[in-house]
Amino acid sequence: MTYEDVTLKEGIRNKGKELGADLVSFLNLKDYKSPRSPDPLRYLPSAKSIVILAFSPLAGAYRYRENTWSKMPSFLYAVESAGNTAAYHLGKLMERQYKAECFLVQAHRPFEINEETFRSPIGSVSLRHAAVQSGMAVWGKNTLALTREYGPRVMFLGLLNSLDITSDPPIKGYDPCSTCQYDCRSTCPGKAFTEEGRVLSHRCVKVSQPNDVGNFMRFLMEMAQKPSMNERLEMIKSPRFFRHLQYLQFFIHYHCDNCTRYCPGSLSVSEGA
Ligand code: B12
Repeated sequence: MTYEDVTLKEGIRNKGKELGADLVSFLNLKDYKSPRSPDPLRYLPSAKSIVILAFSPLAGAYRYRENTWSKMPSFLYAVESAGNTAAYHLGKLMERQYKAECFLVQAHRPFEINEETFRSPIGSVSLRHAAVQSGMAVWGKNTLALTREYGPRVMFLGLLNSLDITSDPPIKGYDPCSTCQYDCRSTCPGKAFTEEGRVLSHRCVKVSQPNDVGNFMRFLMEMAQKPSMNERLEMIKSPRFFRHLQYLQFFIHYHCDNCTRYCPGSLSVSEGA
């Protein structure tokens, strides 16, 4: 690694942290391997590396064990908007100061939806693969990327960029799942984990996002089959309809996050909850 590279990395890392990221790592695209993901050059033809940013939630996110409403504002909405703002400003700085070109890899939505992917969405860059390959995390049995500092309880964002930055080395000798007693896979309420350690999206979503578009379709079909206008009105005036509406207005609500919430990997956030 050249001196220039160290200075460049430290400059970007420090700025990322100053802007609110808890962890920052670097992955050269030569070291990025995620066979099911698209080619990152499809999004930024000049891309050479990824800066990975991790943001941890406010402590309130996991304070009440059974109440997933508390997670949404303290994690999903707050971290996503803070993360987007931080990544945007870091990208601007890299473009101004280092003459880079940047592309923001969003935390989850919107996905590129086409005939192939609409049943099993795929991100532009697999942020878990990037986090593991850049030494920010290791794979967990729950298929999440476990950081030493926060376990799986972080949200990742990325900046694909045109700087030829060297990768941070992967973590060695840290394997929290090897001694863990919590059986995250067989306790999954959606039975979403396969033998080979993959997650079946439709099973996860059925339990974790019961107000999503698929379930809204079911709601509409049910309503269309009601014999009277009064019964249809009853359905429209129900909390169920309002939950769907809110979800579709982009207020995603995960009703289950057990694989994240109960993972003992670094319990600093949820300890004592
Ligand atoms: C699409 C998506 C989903 C889909 C599909 C998940 C899936 N099977 O990939 C659904 C809706 C089901 C989903 C659910 C959740 N998601 Co999600 N999701 C994404 C998203 C947008 C894209 C993922 C993607 O491209 N997958 C397709 C390809 C890349 O996956 P793959 O090649 O098949 O790899 C899979 C396996 O092969 C396996 N794998 C690959 N190599 C290895 C190696 C080892 C050793 C092991 C054990 C496993 C393993 O892991 C992958 C997951 O199945 C990412 C954000 C992003 N851009 O990365 C967030 C992301 C992965 N989700 C996240 C979270 C938090 C969740 C939920 C906890 C949400 C909740 N309910 O609260 C659940 C967790 C379910 C779970 N245990 O996986 C976080 C994970 C954070 C972390 N610490 O790892 C991410 C990174 C979002 C973010 N920005 O932080 N998600």
